[in-house]
Amino acid sequence: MRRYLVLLLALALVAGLLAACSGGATSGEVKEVVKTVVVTVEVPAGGQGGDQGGATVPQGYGSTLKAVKERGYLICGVNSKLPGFGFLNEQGEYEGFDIDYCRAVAAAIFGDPTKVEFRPLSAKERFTALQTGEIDVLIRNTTWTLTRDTEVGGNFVHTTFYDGQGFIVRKDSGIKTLEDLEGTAICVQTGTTTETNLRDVLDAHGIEAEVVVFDDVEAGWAAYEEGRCDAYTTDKSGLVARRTMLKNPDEHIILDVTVSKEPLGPMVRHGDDQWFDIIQWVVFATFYAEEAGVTSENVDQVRETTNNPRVRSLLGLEGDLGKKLGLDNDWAYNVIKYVGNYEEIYNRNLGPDTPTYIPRGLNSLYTEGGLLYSPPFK
Ligand SMILES: N[C@@H](CCC(=O)N[C@@H](CS)C(=O)NCC(=O)O)C(=O)O
Repeated sequence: MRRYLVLLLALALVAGLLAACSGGATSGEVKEVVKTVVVTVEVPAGGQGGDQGGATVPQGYGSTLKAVKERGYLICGVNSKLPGFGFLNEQGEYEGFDIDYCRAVAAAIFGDPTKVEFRPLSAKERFTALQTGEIDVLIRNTTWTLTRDTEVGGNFVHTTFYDGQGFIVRKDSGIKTLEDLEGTAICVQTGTTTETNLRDVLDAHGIEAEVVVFDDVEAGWAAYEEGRCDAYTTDKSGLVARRTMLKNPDEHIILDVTVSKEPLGPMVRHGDDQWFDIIQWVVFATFYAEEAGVTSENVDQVRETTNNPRVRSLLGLEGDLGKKLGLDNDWAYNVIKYVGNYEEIYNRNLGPDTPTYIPRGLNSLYTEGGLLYSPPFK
């Protein structure tokens, strides 16, 4: 007996539409057209379950890793204008928290964190680039939402940074609360969850304000700086990051108001579960390495001496976890050795010694009151 698996691949068509980058389908400017392609794949008897033989191989399974290996490097969709997260510095080098996750994926695959090409993408361009195969993975301060997981055709692997939307205003404006935004003009970038959240929040609180929408992030911030807007709203991480780029950062304050949940993390295309697993477990390797106290500095020593079975599995000393992902068994060792654990990645880009310092808060390990929790490496 054979069973058939029907895969529904929602392929978003046409670049313009894929500006469906909006937080939901509510933006009047964006028309989403989704074509459903039905692909029938023969599945051997034994069905879809099971750890071993007989497991379903969905269309696309394994295709991304294969293509990346053949190419010899990863193509990572990133931000180039957000200090601390994804930023092209004056030396022409990419740096930031999201950039380090791109490097971590390259290290897991190639044992070399430099085997990655960064593709800078605006908020509007990012989903089209993922859909069309222009990039292998999107790691660009992107919020996980249901719409993006479904009709935009992506899968979020896991949250790497728990964020929320906030507002920045001039200190001398006297604005302190959400209600103080009554009668103001608020700048926001289109193609973001931020835009839709803003309208929802203003409606919910009965606040009348002018929403000034910009396609281009630079134009939006310039308008705020020139005083055309009284406030700028985006993810709080974005506010902290961009505040450093204002002429006089000290003249601006981020309000003590958070109006949404913005779980940010890597996004992959539908259809390749192996690739999903690889990116997801790279993220978990950084969490678990922090939990287990394994750092880029001590990983060689830990590898020599540890008796902890989970750490031994993580570092490829026991079992063949890497092989199960289609990688070498030292994949996680390479992530930790060349990029570091979560704490190292965080502190390098967002820690107290950086201009983009953001207290860890929810982005702490679960053992320290945060939300970072890795499933077991076994
Ligand atoms: N997390 C939100 C917002 C992400 C976003 O794109 N934020 C803006 C505001 S700072 C940004 O990064 N713009 C840079 C650009 O478009 O180049 C989302 O996924 O929609």
